[in-house]
Amino acid sequence: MNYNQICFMGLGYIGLPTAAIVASKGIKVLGVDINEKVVSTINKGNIHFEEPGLAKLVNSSVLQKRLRVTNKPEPSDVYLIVVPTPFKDNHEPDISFVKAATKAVAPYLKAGDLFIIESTSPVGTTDRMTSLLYLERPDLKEKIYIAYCPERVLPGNILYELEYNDRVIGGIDEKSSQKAREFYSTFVSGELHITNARTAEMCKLTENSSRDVQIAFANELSLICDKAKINVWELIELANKHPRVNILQPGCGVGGHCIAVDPYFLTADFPMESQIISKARELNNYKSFWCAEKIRNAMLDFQVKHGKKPKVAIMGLAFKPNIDDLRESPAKYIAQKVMQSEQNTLMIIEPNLKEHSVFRLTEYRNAYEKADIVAFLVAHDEFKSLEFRQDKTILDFAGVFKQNII
Ligand code: SAJ
Repeated sequence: MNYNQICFMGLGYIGLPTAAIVASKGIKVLGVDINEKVVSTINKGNIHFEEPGLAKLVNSSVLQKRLRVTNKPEPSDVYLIVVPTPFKDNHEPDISFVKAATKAVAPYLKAGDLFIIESTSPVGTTDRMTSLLYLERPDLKEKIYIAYCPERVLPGNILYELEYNDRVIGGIDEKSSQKAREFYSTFVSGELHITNARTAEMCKLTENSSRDVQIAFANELSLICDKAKINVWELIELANKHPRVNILQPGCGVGGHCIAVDPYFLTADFPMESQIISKARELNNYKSFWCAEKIRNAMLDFQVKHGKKPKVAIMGLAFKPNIDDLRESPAKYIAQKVMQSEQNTLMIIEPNLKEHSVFRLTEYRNAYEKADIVAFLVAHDEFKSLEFRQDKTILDFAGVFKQNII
């Protein structure tokens, strides 16, 4: 299938890498973003966030005039909606960006075009956008192809996974599924699994909700083992020797803009049915509060025992190991909670950041040496090179030393 142009609405963590990969296959790509800074940055051949290999790919696609970015759509053959689906305060999904992007492309659509939503969305969103398109353009009724196709790439490995992960493709009808499969086969080597739009929407939410529930089980184990004075890291390692058991790792809570968010798409729409999913969200959020309390209690114990305030090292701010992304980070929440009760003798460490607008950062070896209490919130590789010290109070929430939490 020859495409004159593919239009990507939204050039974020998923939109830009996908647009760049499609452009690298020799297809003309128009990127659209409402953020003028994003538009100008990419048109200069640069990128506005870190992702291995992306800068080179975007630079070459722009230089070879296969990727161009504007702030409004133009006539194309395929339109992809890859805009954010944030949350309102009451954890109600906000699909206003998806709606706005759909309305923006409506005037440009012609018979035979393909319209795809990739944004993580509540079940039924594709049907709602189909009605919106036909309302705006009754002449297109059943003349265009519409599908939902979620992504499942891991930040830090996006370019590889975009190409090699299997994908689930959910058309509003069989013809739409086939048209979408044809499009994705231009750059996806993984298997393309066809289903309907509602199942594809639910699949994305299911994948991430299942992970959140699994992590909640590991976190619950860590609370039980803390009380039972059992080393949870050793326990999980032994239980996972069972051929059909795969317990994930406890942490200081669940962060990122996916696992910590997507389950609310289900609990908001299915509040009576999603009991475990809802409880898992509650437990993973509680784990962060629990960690902050543990640190504060250790500080009080130290002061009673030594008659002076402890120096405390908060090790890690990112939402997961070996990245610099602090979005929805539980470690950041814990650092802020502990800072409320103690400013002066607190050292904040994040080896993947040079500086931070709120936290004054300390180099990790220096902080570890000076600290009386060390709270490992994120298992960054750098921390694993440190030697375990009996003379310090070490709160190993992230399993850096696989030690029991005091
Ligand atoms: N975490 C734990 N224990 C674990 C694993 C993770 O506490 O054993 C925590 C991490 O520290 C982090 C959070 O959970 O705070 C999420 O980590 P993650 O490893 O799930 O990474 P994400 O959120 O970047 O990526 C997930 C992936 N989804 C699944 O693995 C089912 C990815 O494939 C998705 O594309 C991505 O969400 C997304 O964008 O939806």
